[in-house]
This record gives sequence, structure tokens and C-alpha cells, in this order.
Amino acid sequence: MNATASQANSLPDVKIDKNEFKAAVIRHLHCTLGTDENKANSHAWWKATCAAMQENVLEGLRRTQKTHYMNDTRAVHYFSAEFLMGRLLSNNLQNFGLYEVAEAGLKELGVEIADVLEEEPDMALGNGGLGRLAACFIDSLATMEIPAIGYGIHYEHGLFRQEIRSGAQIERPDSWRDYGNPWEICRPESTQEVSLFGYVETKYGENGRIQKEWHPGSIVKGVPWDIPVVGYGGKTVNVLRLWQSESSGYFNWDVFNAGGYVDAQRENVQAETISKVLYPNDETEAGKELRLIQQYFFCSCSLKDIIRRYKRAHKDDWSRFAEQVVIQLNDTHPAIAIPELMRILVDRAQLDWDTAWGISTKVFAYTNHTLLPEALEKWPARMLEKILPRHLEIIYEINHRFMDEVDKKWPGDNLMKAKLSIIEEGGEKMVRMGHLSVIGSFRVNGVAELHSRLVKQNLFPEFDELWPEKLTNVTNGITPRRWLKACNPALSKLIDKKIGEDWPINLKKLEGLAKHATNKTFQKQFMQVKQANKKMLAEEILASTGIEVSTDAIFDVQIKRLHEYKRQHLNLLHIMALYRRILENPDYDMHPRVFIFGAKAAPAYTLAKDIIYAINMVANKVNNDPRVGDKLKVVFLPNYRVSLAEKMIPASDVSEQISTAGKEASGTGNMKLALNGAVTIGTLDGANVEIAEEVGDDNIFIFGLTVDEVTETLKAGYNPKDYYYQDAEIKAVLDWLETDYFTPGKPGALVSIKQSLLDMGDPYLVLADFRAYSDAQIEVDKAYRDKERWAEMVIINTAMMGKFTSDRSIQDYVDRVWNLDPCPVSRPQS
Ligand code: 7GP
Repeated sequence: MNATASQANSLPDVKIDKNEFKAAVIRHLHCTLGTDENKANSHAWWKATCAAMQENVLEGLRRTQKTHYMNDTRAVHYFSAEFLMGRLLSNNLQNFGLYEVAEAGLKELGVEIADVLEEEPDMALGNGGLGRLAACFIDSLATMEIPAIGYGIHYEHGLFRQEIRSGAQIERPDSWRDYGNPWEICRPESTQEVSLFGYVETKYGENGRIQKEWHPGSIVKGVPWDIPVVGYGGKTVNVLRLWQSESSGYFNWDVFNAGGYVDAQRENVQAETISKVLYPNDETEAGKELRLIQQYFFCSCSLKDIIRRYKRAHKDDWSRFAEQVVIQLNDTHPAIAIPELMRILVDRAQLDWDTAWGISTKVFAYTNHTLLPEALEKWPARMLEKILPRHLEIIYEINHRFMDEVDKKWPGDNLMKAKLSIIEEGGEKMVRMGHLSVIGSFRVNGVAELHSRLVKQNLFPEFDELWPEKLTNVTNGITPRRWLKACNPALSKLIDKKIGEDWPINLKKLEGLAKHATNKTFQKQFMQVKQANKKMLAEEILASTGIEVSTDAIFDVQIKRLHEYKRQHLNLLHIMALYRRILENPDYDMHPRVFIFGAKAAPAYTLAKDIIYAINMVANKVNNDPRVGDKLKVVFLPNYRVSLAEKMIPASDVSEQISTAGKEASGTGNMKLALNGAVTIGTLDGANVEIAEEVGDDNIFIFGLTVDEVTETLKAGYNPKDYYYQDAEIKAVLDWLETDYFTPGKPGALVSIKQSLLDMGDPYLVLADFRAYSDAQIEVDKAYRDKERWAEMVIINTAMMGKFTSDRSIQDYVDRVWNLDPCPVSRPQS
């Protein structure tokens, strides 16, 4: 069955009226929280409202699980080390169609729903794009009524909270569940045990077969917490299952007997550290033992959970396993699941290797999210040998057999073997998790057309030659429920009136807005919504930074993790250039603009932190310079996170997507901003290319070197100093960084940025693209000043984003990777 067909009748249909809702909230205020209406603060109202909602959620969950069990359906299992969920209350209300009911009900109780929603801490169990994509995908899976389960880690602390002190980033621990989280349910009955360390014994079985037995050095427990995932319409409620580590009480007797009492205890403490914190790295490999243990921990728990469920229906008959189970690996972080499944099938279930491999390679599919070499995971073989000795043996066996295959295709070609081997030789022996993932999966995808082409051409060309069908593309998407309907209620209502209410599950319908793009009345209505959203953001900016901004200015937004390849510093250099132009010519002709940033830097990424510092120092100077007035403002909003994105995106006029071509795999913020009527200024990178195709060249500002030009420029021996000496403005701006103009009394405090661009070779071609960027910004300025032209561009952007719903991405996975059917869950007749 086609998944979209089943969506047709999945508009919200839960029938609860205002009075029932109020009664449920009051009941929970009294009976769950032990307080009452007179005493309750916003936090208590939030918890009571969640508890009232959770009644519907859990009923939906029960019914969904029963339906899936009865139908013994094939299901997709989304393995991801990150799920960046954000807040759930508003989303769950929206998806059940109860938002207005709750709003009105709470109002009658004397409570503003906005205050209640603000109480919820973000579930920030992810770093950036990869984690948020996983969250959008499980929303779509539930909405499309596809049997699916997300598997990950129940981090005690999610991504750090960012504070800005004297301009610099400070990391504070995140504690999203300090006072309990109302959505999650602990399932101790489904606890799993995970083995670590130890050694492997080789034995001979009865049939003379070699048997391997892993004697682990320690065992930890994995306790699952379930977060219900409510689909739009409230019919299917899937589960996100997150594993928390606990000590198993298993005692390391060897260590103890040898007198190592403290060491033996330490292992118990270590057990609990496994799920303690999320690694705050984005696009960087974190080569740490604990990280490998985290990865193995959640993969092992999840596989055992899947197998337990499978065996309930199929006992020891493994022949149907690959028909029932597909596992999507969200990047290589869960790649260790491949040898783990092989271990279970070969060592435990006693299948022969070929049968086991036949099953395993029909189960796994892998998504690649980056081409950056520093993000391609590799583990020292030595580390694997210590932590997972049996898995290393299995990886060697997989590799050995694969090398035979390579030899058949390229006989005697040892260079080719070295290139394709899972094991990287030379220095310290390393296990390449990307190669393992490609070899162990039946399908591999990139996340945008351009990126997938580069995966084929540059990253895995020989694999593509060996298995021409394996590498493919699935362009990313975003859930329009959270990223338009819930975060931009005013625009959503305007769209409802114009084209009907079912666009959240059929986003292509937005195209119906295009024919009104030149209609004056509609333009006015659309821009009034934008203006109102800008006013709300201006208040937020004032409250959190003390900076006053005019809503008549262009709100120009760059929100994403801080990384050199994303080039926030290109944006910054251009801001400095504008500042200089204004100082040199007080009549410099430009429409007032507010440049707004949101970004976290990995704590160990010094240059990224320096860029945050520089943005804040420049902001400080510019915002307080009377010669500038309202013409130019710079704002860095601290602690960028999902809930802040939900406030910034609806209020944005310009979307900065300015990565070096070939570096941003896709981007998803670009889609969210365009969907909410921001116009993109961007390079031909990632999904920008596809956004440009959808909106047309007149409705986007494309600039800069293309992928091919980047390659040529570097090949020709790129010298950033040529740009420095030839472009007086570039020189002046870079030299400015060396003075103490922005950092009084601290000359040189911003010099690392200049050094990275001049002395370190400007690896991301900031200077090469500067002039083109600056020229494109002049075009943006011109376009904005023509109110009608701008309104038309804005409407066309919203209208043409249909392709980028995550429902379309999921449909692509369903059709071309997972091959499964939706399983409709019907509501009881009331
Ligand atoms: C990101 C990519 O940088 C971004 O372009 C893409 O839209 C997103 O994944 C979703 O596919 N990658 C990460 O967040 C990341 O950590 C390292 O990649 C593996």
C-alpha cells in the first residue's frame, strides 16, 4: 500500500472537549502532583497538562502496539546515537488536534498556554542536523502509520547549555530530566545485558566445528525508557526507545581476587557513566573509548530487543528475520551493530557464516551524513580488541571474505585492496566504520542529490563500481507539523484559509499559494504575519540580550552549529565591511539590517569558539556606535536549540546558507527557513541546489564558487593572500581584527581568525567567495526595498517547499530502501 494514501483520513479526530480537558488537567493537578489550582505555578500546570495529554498518548500507544503485534508487521528500526526532540507538549497537542481545546481550557483556568509551554525543557539528545533529522523522521513515520521504532541512548545530560560571558561561550551541563520528564516511561521488564571487555575462547563443537566463546570482563545493564511518538492525527503512536546504562551487580572476580577491590568497584561506577552525557561533537570523530562503548551499548541492547520481539512470533526460525526487520543506521555511529548481529547469529544461534551474512546484509541500510574527513569514524583495532575482542575477529572475517570479492573484480590489485579494506594499515591499524557500513548494508544513501553524487564520485567510487545498485540518494526533509503548523500558527491559519487544512500531511498543496503570490491583499496579509513574528522575536532578543532591534530592519539569520565549513566568519567579515562602509560614508545607502546568529561550538573546537567571541565583540561595538544607529545591528542569541529555532525561523527574512560548496551534505535549516518565508542567500551546496530548483533562480540569491570551481581553485594552488592584497576591503577588515578596536585593551584577541584565513591557507575559501557574497548581499538589499517583489519572493518560497517534507523523504526510504507497508491503527468507535 502507498503510505500517502493512508494519510488521507489522518486529520486529527480525537474528540475531547474543553470541559473534559479541563477536568483532566485539574485531576492531575490534584492526584498526580498533589497540589491545587490556587497554589500551582506554571511548572505544575505544565506537568498537569502533560499528564492529561499523556492519557491520550498512552491509549494511542497501547492500541498501536496491539495492532502491530496482531499483524506481525515488518518494521523499520531507526538506530541513532542522537535524537534532537525539542519540546513535546505543543507538538503532541497539535498532532492530536487538541491545541485550541487546551488553549481555551487553560485560559478558563486562568492560565496562558504560552507560559505553560515555556516550562518544558528541550530534550536535546543530539548535536545538530543529524539528530534533528532523526526526530523529524520518527514524526513522519508515526504520521504515515508506518511500524517503526527509534533506538538510541537515554543520556542523562544532553547537549550542553550555552552561556555567553564577556562574549565567550561557556558550557553548562544540560539537565532535561532533573525533576522528572512527564513523557517517558521506564520499562524495567525489558532490561538487557551488555557484555564488554574480556577474551575469546576457541573451542571445537560436537560436529568438529570451531566455536567461539566470548568471556566478557564485565556486564552492564541497559534499561529502556520509552518516549511515545504521536503521529499527526493521533492514530499511530510509535515509540522512541532509549537505553540507560546501569551496573549489573556483576562483579569482576578476577580483579577482586587479585586484590583490586577499588578497581572492581570502579567498573560499577563506569557502568553508569555510559549513558551519562552526549558527546558534544558535531562533524568530528570523537576517538574515545567511552564513545565506542556508548555505541556498542545501545546497538547491543536494541538488537537483543528486536530479536526478543521476533522470537515471540517466530521462535528459533531465523529464515524470516530479514523479512520482518530492517535497520537504518544513522551514520556510522551504530555500525558496530553489524558485527554484533553476526555474533548473535553465528556464536549464539549457531548459523553458518554464509547464512548469517545473508540475513545480516538484508537487514542493514546506512545513511551517510558527511564527507568531511575528520568526521569519518575510525577506531584503533587495539581499542576494539580490548573492549570488543570477538567483534574485532568478526570484522576481520568480514574483511577477509570481502577482500576475496575485491580480488575477483580486480585480480592481483593490492592497491585496490588496501584502499577498500575495512582495516587501514600504515600507521596504527584502524577500523574504518564507513567501509564496514557499506559492506554490511544492502543500501547506502546520501542526504541530498549533490551530496549523494559526491559520495559516489569521491568517497566510495570503487564500492559504487562493485555494487552499482547499492549507493543512492534520499534528499532530507523536515516535518511541517513542527516547522510550520506548530511554530508559526499565524501563517498556518492564513494558509488554511487560502488552500484548506490538509497541507501538513500533503505539503505539495502549498503550491496552491503560488498563484496568489502577486495578489496585493494576500501579500499584505502574509507580510503582516511576518511582521508580527518579527515583533515577538524582537522582544525575545531584548529579553535575552538587552539589544533593541527595529522590526523594520531586515532580519538576516544564520542558525546552525558553528563550523569553519559553514562559514559564520564569512558572514562576520561582511558585517565588518558594512560597518566600515558606514563609518566611511554616513550616507551609505542600505536598508537597516539585523544580523542574528545562533550557534554552539564544540567545547574543544578553539577556532569555532573564537568566532563566537568575535561575533559578540563586533556586535558590542556596532550596536553601541551612535554613528551606525539602526542601520546595522548584530545579535548573538545564546543557547541555540530546537525551541529557540521555533521562535527565530518564523521571524526571519533572510536565510544564510553559505557553506563552501561540497561541504554541507544537505542542510535542513535551509528548508525550515524557506518554508516560513525567508529568502535564501546561499552557495550551490547540499540541498540549496534543490531549493533553488524548486523556487527558481529569481527567488533565491545564489553566489560563490561551485563544487567544480572549488576543486579547480584548490588544485591551482589557492593563495588567500592574493585576495588579501588585491581587495582593499578584505585587507582592511582582516587587519582590523588585529587591532584592539573591538576588544579594547586586548589587541590581537581576534587574530586567530585572520591567521586561519591567511597563514593556515583558508581551507574553506572564505576570501575567494567574499566579493561574490558581498555583491549578492547588495542584491538582497535591493530586492527587500521593493516591497512587492520581496513579498512575492517570500510567498513563492513557502509555496514551493512541498518537496522538503520529511514525509516525502520517508516515502523515498519506504519505496527504495525499506520496502514496507503502513499498518493503519483504527480508533475505537465512540
Ligand atoms: C549533518 C550534515 O552536516 C547536514 O548537512 C545534514 O543536513 C544533516 O546531517 C542531516 O543529514 N551532519 C551532522 O549533523 C553530523 O554530525 C557527522 O555529521 C556524522
